[in-house]
Amino acid sequence: AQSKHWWKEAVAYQIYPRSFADSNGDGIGDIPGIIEKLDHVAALGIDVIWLSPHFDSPNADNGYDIRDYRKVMAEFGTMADFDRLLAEIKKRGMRLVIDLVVNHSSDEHEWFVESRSSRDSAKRDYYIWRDGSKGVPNNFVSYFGGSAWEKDDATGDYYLHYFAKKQPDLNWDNEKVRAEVYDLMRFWLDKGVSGFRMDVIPFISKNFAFPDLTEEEMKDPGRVYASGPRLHEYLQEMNREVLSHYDCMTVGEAAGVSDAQTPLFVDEARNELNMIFNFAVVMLDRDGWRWKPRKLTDMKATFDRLDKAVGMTGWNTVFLGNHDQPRTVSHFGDPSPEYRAISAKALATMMLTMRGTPFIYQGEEIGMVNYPFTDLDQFDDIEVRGLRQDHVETGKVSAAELLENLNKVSRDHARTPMQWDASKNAGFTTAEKPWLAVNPNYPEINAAAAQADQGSVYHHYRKLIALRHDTPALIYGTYEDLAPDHEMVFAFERKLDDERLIVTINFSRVPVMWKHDGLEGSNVLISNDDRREETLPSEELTLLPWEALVLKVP
Ligand code: TEU
Ligand code: CA
Repeated sequence: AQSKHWWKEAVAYQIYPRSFADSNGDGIGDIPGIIEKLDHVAALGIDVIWLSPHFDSPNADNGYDIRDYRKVMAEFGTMADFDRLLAEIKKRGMRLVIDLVVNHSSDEHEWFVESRSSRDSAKRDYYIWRDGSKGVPNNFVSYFGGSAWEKDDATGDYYLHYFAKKQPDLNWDNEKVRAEVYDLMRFWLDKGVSGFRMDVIPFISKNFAFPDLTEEEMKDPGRVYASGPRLHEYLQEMNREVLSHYDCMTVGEAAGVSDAQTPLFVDEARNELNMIFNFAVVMLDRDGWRWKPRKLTDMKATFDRLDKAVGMTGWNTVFLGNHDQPRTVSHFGDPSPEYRAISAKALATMMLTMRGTPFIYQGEEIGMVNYPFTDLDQFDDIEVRGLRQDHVETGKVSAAELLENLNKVSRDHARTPMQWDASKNAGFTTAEKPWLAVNPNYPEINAAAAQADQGSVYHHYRKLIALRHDTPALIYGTYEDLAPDHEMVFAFERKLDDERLIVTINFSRVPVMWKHDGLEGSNVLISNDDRREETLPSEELTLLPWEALVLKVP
């Protein structure tokens, strides 16, 4: 039998603080703003909040570049605000999970300031340095453009940065670095946080031979970066030293992790992490920064593979969006005015009935869509700056082509402010201008309107979360794809002891027939189309456009 844990039964909600709610009118979301909106989150039925980085940072990458791991970002508030946030979350019966970003720090972190100062600095080995007189150490590339090695003026040596220059990689082979990380983890756990989402955690161990990437590896360097020789030794040590002493949950961002490697992270017997975020599904329509079409059959096959990869002794996450992804409805549904709400509900139905802990990204619960960018200058993201430098400024790609792809894939779609109501700037801020523009569709798509309408995307999420909480088969039940080859219908079964549920979703704008033995007499527990009767009269079912049903099979 599978082990039971609160984090398997939980539904999580991600908050990106910069874009959630601004309490003091400076155009930037903050912690007091989050506190004001906690009832919105609690009313959905959320159990766990994952807060993107709230630490002191010069914001080269919106907080994923940390200057002080024990300080709150001034723009977000104070430690007292954080403590109040934690207390208010707990008061509402929820838990807080924070972001652990320890593959790299900011170059403004005091460790790096000292490390770069001289070759014999006491903290030189906190980071990864290579002799500057020998040229660029190898051909590793940075996620934000150019080489992953930067020559530093102070000593003329190179340091490694998988992300921006302002995000130097920490040297985990140095046991002092590991001790520092374990210490800062204890600092936050002792305050009462319930665990961590771990940023690019598979990248922490390096192969110090630094062989060049082959041409094949260059297409997805993450595979190599995630295969360091001591990775699992470190995760087991972290578990032994820190995690095992607290009632906490962990979810690793599994960039570069293959199916075969998955159990190494999440198999219970290994005592490493509880879950990972696997990107296979969200990246199906990507070829680097280029968008390409995706087939439903490939998406279903990927979900199936991921479920098999964790097996019955591991656990998965289910997510369609986060702060690095386009908006969920634009990405997987149909954002046109006619189908936006119903397709958002269909995706919610899928997410909340699959096997694995669901993570909802802020704004997904009201069906927010991508921002209509018309110019490259409208983007804020450092990733976009890197793409412009590498591709547009070198003349390899036109600005128009990059813009067209970014309108599908950019991380900034997810980072536009949360749309709270129909007032100016969607009620996100009283400032004239928020740090990133609000989507012009806010008069129609906003939380106040969604809350007032019982038929909204928001209330659909609420009902599905309640159903999940009340239905053990939706949590601990087995998962089986019932129609892997169907090109428009996703149908799967969740089964636990005598309890059997079937979920059927039409991923298209046309009515589709689907037939399955034993459907006759099934009870419709939830539907996103009010025309649906309560009981299915036959084993043959015609699903309306984007219709999604949760059925209890007799
Ligand atoms: O993202 C890691 C990661 O794998 C990204 O490179 C991802 O592939 C990319 O954003 C997709 O466009 C994490 C954080 O989630 C991200 O926000 C940070 O920028 C990054 O790490 C560095 O900390
Ligand atoms: Ca603010």
